[in-house]
Amino acid sequence: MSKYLVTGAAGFIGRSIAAALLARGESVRGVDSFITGKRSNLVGLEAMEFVEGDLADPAVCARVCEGVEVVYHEAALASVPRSVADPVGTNVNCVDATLNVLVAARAAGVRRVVYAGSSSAYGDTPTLPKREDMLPRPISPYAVAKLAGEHYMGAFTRVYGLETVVLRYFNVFGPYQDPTSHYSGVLAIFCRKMLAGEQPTIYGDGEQSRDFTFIENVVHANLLAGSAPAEKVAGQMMNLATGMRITLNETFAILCDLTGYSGRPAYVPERAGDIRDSLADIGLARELLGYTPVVDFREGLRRTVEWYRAGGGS
Ligand code: UD2
Repeated sequence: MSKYLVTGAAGFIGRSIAAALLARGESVRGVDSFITGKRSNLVGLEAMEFVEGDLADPAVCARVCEGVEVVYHEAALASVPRSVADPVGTNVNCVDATLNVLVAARAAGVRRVVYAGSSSAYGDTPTLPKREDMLPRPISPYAVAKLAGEHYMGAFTRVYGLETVVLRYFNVFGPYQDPTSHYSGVLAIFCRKMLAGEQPTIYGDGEQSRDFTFIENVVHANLLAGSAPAEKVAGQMMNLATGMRITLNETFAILCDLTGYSGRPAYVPERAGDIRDSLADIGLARELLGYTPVVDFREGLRRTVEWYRAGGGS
C-alpha cells in the first residue's frame, strides 16, 4: 500500500518530489497521462508504483487515491501561452482534474493534499513583493485555472475537513524541466539553446523580472508541507519562492558565463498574458513550514546548466 501519491509523476516537479520521497524510503505511487510528462523522467524511479492514466477521468482518480495518506498534486498543463492557445484544454487538465482528485481523495480517506499553485494568480499588479493577503488578479486562462484549484483546496478543508496545503510556486526551474517545447519555462529553453550555440529569443525588452525558484527548494518545501502539523497548515496557501528577483537580461548575461554562449538574444514583441514583474514575500512559508531556500539562484542555475550540458532533457 502506497503512503504517498504524486500526480504528474513523469513531469519535472512531480518526478523530483517522487525521487525525494523514494530516497527517504517512502512507499510512493505515481500517476501521469504523458500529455506533457515524459517516460524518460521515470528512469531512476523504478521503486515507485506507476499508473498511466488521465486525472480528467474520475475512475483513474479513485484508483490512484486508494490506500494513500498524502497526495502531492503536481499534475497540470503548465504554461501561460498554451492556455491562451487552448483555454479549454487547460481547464480540463487543471480545474476538472483537480476537482476529481479532491473528490477521490476525500472518498478514499486521504489525510492531506498538497497542491501546486502558481504565482500567476497575483496577475500584473505593480506592488512587490507579492503577499498571500493580496487580492488575486489572474490575467491568463492558465492563471485562472490554477487559482480555481487553490480555491477548491480551501473549500475541501472548510466543508469536508480534508487537510489541504497550497504552495504557490514562483517560476520553478532545474534538472528534468523539459527544454524542447516552446511552452517550456524560459530557463530550460535558454539553457538548451545557448549550450547548442543557438540564439535565444526574448519576448519584450528583457527587463521583465521573475523570482526564479530552484527545484530543490520546491522539493524541500513540499516535504515540509506533507508533515507540518494540521493546526498550522491545513487550509493555508503560501508563496514558495526564493524571495529575490532578476530580469531576463541579467539572467541571459549569467547564462552566457555559464554556457560559453557569446551571441546576443533576439528581441521580439512581448507575449500575450505575460506578467511584467514577480517577486514573493516568503515570510509565511517560513513561519508555517520553517521553510528557507536551501539552494540560491546562481548555484541552482549552475547545477541546471551542468545537467543540460551532460545531455539531460535531450
Ligand atoms: C508562469 C508563472 C509560474 C508558473 C509558470 C508555468 C508568473 C509570474 N509565473 O510563468 O509561476 O506557473 O507560468 O508555466 O505568472 N520568455 C522569453 N523567451 C522564451 C520563453 C519565455 O523571453 O523563449 C519570457 C516570457 O515572455 C516571460 C518570461 O520569459 O516574460 C517567463 O516566461 P515562462 O514561460 O518561463 O514563465 P511565466 O512567467 O509565464
